[in-house]
Amino acid sequence: MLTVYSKKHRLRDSKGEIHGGEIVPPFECPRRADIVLDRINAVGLGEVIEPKDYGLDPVHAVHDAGYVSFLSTCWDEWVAEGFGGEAIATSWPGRTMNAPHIPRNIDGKVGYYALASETSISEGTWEAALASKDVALEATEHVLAGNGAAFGLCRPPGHHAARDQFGGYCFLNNAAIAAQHARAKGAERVAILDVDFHHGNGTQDIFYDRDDVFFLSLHGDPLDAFPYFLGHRDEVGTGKGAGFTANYPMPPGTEYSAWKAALQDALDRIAKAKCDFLVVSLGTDTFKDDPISFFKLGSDDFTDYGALLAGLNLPTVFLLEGGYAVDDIGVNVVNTLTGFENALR
Ligand code: SS9
Ligand code: ZN
Repeated sequence: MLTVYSKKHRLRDSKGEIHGGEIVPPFECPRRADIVLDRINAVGLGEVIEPKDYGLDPVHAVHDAGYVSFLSTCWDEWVAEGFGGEAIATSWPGRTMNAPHIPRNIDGKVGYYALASETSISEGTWEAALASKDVALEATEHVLAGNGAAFGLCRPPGHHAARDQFGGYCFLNNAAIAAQHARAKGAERVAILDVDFHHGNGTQDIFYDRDDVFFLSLHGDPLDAFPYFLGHRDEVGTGKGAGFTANYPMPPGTEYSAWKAALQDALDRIAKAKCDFLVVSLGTDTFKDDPISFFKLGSDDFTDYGALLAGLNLPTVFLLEGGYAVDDIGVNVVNTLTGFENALR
């Protein structure tokens, strides 16, 4: 299977993450991508190519223009304001504020566009986010050209990024950008299957009222896990999108047998919905040793479910999302991809 990779991911190298009342080294770190690439090369998964620059049109197709503009200038505005460290949100339009006006001050703007404070915006973040969406688009192009499947080694990840909010380590929603691109290039109905441990709130937000992109997510119950406020079973889409969002929240300690049953239900629904293109938001933070998650998948389980995904027999783009057991992320990601490939033989 072809991999698309850009070394520009290294430009996303923030110094701190607010976690458990302290500022700690970020879980979402450059070494994640290095370990995945090392494993791809070690097993000889296939060719590794760099993406072209696809510009901002595919970004504007799913994100708000003011938000995109904010991301592109945030770091410079933060520095110009005289602030040090990294841009961290501290004030939000809370539930009792309607917020019709967007602040001019960068401290206010960061709060307006943030959905959580753990994710700081640092020098190089925007450039890395741009390269990450180019990785997703190049992988999508490869699959649209009739090559069956491809892997976009995206970093930073994307599935928490909403139409106009960043957070959960995500800035641009790579999976949404890829799905929209596939639609623009002729796919009739795209399924986005999000197997990251966390609910893909951003992807759900972007497609909630649409029937041409079917979003399904398996994740830790939001009553117990980030992003906390979205991902419940009763969120099923709205308007003509009703029935085209499906959520499978699962409790702490969930083992592969229960997770696999949820996956099989999701796969049945994708098959029945007559989708002709699949985007997999591939996070491996479902792994038993993940430091910020609570599912119990073992490395072999990734191989097993990779094969199940192949059963859909759809053109498939895999995009990297989370996975924070860094020493194991390479094996877990590549197991999913080889499980998929071997099932096609
Ligand atoms: C850790 C809580 C989790 C964000 C997690 C984002 C995962 C992205 N303090 N915070 S896949
Ligand atoms: Zn995650």
